[in-house]
Amino acid sequence: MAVLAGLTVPIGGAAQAAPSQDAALAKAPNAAVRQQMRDQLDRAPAGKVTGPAQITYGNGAFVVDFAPEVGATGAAALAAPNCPQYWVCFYDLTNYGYPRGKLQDCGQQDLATWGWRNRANSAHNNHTASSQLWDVDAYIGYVDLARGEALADFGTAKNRVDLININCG
Ligand SMILES: [Ca+2]
Repeated sequence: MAVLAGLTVPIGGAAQAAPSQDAALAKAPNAAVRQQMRDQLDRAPAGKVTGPAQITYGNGAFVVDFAPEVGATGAAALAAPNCPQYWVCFYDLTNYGYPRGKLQDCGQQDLATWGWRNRANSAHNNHTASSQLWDVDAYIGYVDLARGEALADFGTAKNRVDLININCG
């Protein structure tokens, strides 16, 4: 019986990761952002909370930034393209509304990896290369962004794009 009881120790130990993420989430700027962060981790659990309003995947391959300030509806009061240099950013809402996902690796990538398929509504390409985002479900949406270009509203591609290519050549 003592041996069997001992076997439960490593199983219980494996569950310790969740409380540490909860501690990080407690630093979120407000309840709305905290919920958005929980939703992101539910969709793509491999993320790590790397700031009060940030979740990072794959040692920085993909980063989600959440609004430091949001209104009662959870909508961010942001209306300008604000992607950092050398990144391609896409936003959950039109007019560059957070949450904002950003990538910098070259080549084709599937937004499903981070729970971002059928979701982006605006984008800002501040990479040194052009980028394309498109829908694989019905080929309704296609967004082509030149270097430095921003698009405040995806139009027919809203909530449809699944893949991105950062065309470094
Ligand atoms: Ca799609």
